Amino acid sequence: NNPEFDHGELKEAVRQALKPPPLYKVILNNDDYTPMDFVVEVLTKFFKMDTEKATQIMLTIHYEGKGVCGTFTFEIAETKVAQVNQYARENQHPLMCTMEQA
Ligand code: TYC
Repeated sequence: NNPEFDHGELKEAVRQALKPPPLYKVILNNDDYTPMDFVVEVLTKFFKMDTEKATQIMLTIHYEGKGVCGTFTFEIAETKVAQVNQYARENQHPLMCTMEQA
């Protein structure tokens, strides 16, 4: 038994370890230039949506300004954002992907 930990500290450490991690929404933002087909491609490629679901989300973004692509832990969300923004830039589209705490 580690004498550094009294029972209160041990219980706190266990509580921290068991607490679910915070989640982050990955958001796609609307713009006037990115083709609708490209947004559908991004949603199927990076977020594993079928074409019907991707089209529905794309239209929500188009009409409402932004939309949630998925909810992930911090590192996964950060990676998705970086991959989508890099892919958009490689294809010379201004599409913007961001994240916010759920
Ligand atoms: N507004 C774009 C158009 O009319 C389509 C679009 C949808 C762009 C979703 C970005 O995240 C976006 N071509």
